[in-house]
Amino acid sequence: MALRKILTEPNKILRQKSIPVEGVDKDMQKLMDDMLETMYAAPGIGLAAIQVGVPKRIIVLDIQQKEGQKNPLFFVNPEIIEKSKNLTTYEEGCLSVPGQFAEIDRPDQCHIKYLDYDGNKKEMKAEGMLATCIQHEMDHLEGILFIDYLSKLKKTMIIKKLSKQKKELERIVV
Ligand code: GNR
Ligand code: NI
Repeated sequence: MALRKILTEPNKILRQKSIPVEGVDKDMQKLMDDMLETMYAAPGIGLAAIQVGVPKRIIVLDIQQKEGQKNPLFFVNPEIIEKSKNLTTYEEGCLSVPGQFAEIDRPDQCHIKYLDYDGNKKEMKAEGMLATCIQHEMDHLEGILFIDYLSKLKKTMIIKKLSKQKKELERIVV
């Protein structure tokens, strides 16, 4: 397993639409292992492949990490079958938008189909925090970040702040 670098906004790669995986082979499983390790190290509760620069429709999640108790979930080529009309609000953050948090409304339940770590067809009905995270990650597959749901002003302010931080970091490295 290996840690991968998480891309942060502003970065055009994060805005790419990810491409379906043809089949779950050893290379895809290696990528999923790396993604999970990178997510735990960050630390975060979810990660989409595009966040480590790979435009494939792969998501890893673990929303109930308590010490030692890991509960990883892998979703390959996830598709929404149905979303509830009812919305719920969670304060969201994103490893690609470091240090920024905002309350976002999303459907409180979603029913999805996907392939699991072994390439088997699966379905899942999710609600609460899990439903929110699945939708946050599925947005990444379309090049969408949670800040896209904020007002233009808030979004612009966040992107300005992040690009300034990036430039300062570059200056220190050089
Ligand atoms: O670690 C994460 N926490 C989080 C909190 C609320 C809603 C969504 C998330 S996902 C985020 C990790 C991440 O950026 N995944 O893409
Ligand atoms: Ni994210």
